[in-house]
Amino acid sequence: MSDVMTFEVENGIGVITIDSPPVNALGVNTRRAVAEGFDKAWADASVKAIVLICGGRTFFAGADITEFGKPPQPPSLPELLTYLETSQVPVIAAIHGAALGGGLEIALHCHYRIATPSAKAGLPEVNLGLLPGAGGTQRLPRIVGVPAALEIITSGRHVPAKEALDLGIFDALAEEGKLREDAIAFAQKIVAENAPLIRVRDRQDRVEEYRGQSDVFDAFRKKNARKFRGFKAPESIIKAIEAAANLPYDDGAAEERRLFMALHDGVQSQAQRYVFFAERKTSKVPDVPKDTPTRAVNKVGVIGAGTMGGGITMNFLNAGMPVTLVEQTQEALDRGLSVIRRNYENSAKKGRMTAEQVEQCVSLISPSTDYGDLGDQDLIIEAVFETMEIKKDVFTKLDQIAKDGAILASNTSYLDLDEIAGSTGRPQDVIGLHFFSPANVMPLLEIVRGEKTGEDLINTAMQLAKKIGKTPVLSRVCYGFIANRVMTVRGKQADAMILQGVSPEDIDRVIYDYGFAMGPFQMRDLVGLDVIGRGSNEKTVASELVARDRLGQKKNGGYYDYDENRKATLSPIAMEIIRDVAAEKGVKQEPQIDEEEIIARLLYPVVNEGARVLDEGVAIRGSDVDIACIKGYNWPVYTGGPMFWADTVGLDKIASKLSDLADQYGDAFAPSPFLVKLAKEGGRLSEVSS
Ligand code: 3H9
Repeated sequence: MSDVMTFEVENGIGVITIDSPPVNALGVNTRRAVAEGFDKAWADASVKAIVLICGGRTFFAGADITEFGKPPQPPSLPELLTYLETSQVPVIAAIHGAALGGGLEIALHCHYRIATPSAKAGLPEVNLGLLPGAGGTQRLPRIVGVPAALEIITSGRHVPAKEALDLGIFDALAEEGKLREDAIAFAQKIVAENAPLIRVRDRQDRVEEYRGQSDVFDAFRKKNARKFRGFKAPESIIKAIEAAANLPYDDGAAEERRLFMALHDGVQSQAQRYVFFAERKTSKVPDVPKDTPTRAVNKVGVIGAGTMGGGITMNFLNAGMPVTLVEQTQEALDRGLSVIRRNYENSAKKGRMTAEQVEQCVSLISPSTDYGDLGDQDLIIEAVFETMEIKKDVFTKLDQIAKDGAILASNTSYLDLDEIAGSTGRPQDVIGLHFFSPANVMPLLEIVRGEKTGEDLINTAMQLAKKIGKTPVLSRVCYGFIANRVMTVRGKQADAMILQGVSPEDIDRVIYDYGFAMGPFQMRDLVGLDVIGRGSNEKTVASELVARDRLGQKKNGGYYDYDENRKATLSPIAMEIIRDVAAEKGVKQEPQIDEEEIIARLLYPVVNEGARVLDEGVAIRGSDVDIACIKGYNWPVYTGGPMFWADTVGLDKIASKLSDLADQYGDAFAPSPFLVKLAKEGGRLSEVSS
């Protein structure tokens, strides 16, 4: 008898309840429990219909992802679902929370589906580098038609109940909180009306019209080419849905299985499954248990209404939290406020929010030019100019103004948080909250833990991150913290390589092909070279471009020239500057190098720096470094991030290449002793955990 299944009969309806916390994932125990429930129901002659329902917070959230890559245990999900569909009495899935992946597939093997108004349905396998492998690609199009199925499955989005009802995924909605009763009543009605046993597999009308219509699929590919670039799963999903349109059900299902297994065994899906769990691990801090007390954060203050301060403010407004925004002058304040308003209005233009929501968000700001207005805030985040003197000055003031127990946070990207905290008499209340630009868009929030930062602050920051939709990663204090520190070395090597005669265009292309949205030089031109080079007196290609008033896309071009359509061509002026700076520094020009060498020279140092960050205990785990790079720098998720990617390349190969590069180009490439040790021991960077 399964301990996650209960079976009861109520007025002729057999109710199978599965309760397998936390999310009723369909692992082997749960699969067996479902089969056992059906056996019981079928063995009872009084059962005229079956309701399949889950306990806890959600209907089945899908296959158990922890089982992927391990030896299969029967029954497999497809076997179980084929078995359920042989039911001679009607089966009704009763859905609350979310029916996701294998969870929706189980529901699509039932004859009917009833859901709560707050429920959602989705096939999010694409986010794991997979496709729905238990009939989802064959069944969803049979209900919603091919175009809607293509959109829903390749996006993996969670379809809200009302839309799912309109699309026919759900047959009825229950009253919120009354799912069990309403599902039983629904089942009784089906029995009373002698309604047909509808098997989704037998429905042909919605797919038949797309038989042989390859142009529909090609148009979809073309429309989404940019979004799908580099990912393998979307193409396999399209092929599987095409098979649903062109082939009889069983043949389509066999094709789906074949495509599923190919993805499942591939590196991309392994990487994306790893990222799924890595993301959920970042908020777990070994010496700060989840039940560590937190401080209430209801009122927020932000100092600085520039690009960062404005973006930071928007995060809280979006979460419905009031923000007191402080600037030094009325003019700067007005400018910041108008940028925030413009950002919201642009979102409204794109249909992402209503005009009313825009007003609502903006109305949550209390603008001020008086630090004194921050006396009542629970959390105050400083986003002022990045110099130690200014930061310390701000924190000294805050120490006098902020109420007892207020959290004093710095958005510093590189500076020593402990020194900043030392300018107050309450270093236990000081923490780093490092947002990534644009702060209202980028999902990473580095939480910087100073020597004396209170444990309650860390737990509070972790929970706050979730509330404002950010992924938190904890970092100890060091220059650049995690993401900036490891990614800066890529920029340094890119700069070194152009002086050695490698074209910026080649570097950008190789990085783009690796899967980044753009290369380092395209990025600088976009952000503005004046912003990038700030604070350094060294003569560099970037500083020379700025000296010639070439600031990037915003003014006169940078490494590239731009035509009126923003089409870029490598700038002859930039090339001349590169040659001059190289000559002045006496850098030897090299013959052309290939793609693999460019990758090694740009990205192996990132891996190396990641190893150092781990060795020093700046990051808790290798997977945290990966999440920081993925969420803060758009490192392509299908590689798993630099640590996981390095493991797939082979640490011994990377360590030995770094040694060669160090011999040739100097210490910047010298492999960290930690990396060398791990390589020797056959360890994995992605599994390092302190
Ligand atoms: C699939 O179904 C393939 C089939 O088509 C074909 C098969 C042949 N498995 O996210 P949370 C854990 S692929 C194992 O923090 P929330 C999660 O790690 C699957 N574990 O909660 C966490 O553990 P911990 C398709 C899972 O309320 C805990 O549950 N389905 C699974 O913010 C709580 O999770 C999906 O991709 C799983 N499937 O969000 C859905 N799901 O506490 C994946 C969760 O130790 N899941 N866990 O850190 C989700 O999107 C969210 O978890 C959900 C709840 C929305 C359900």
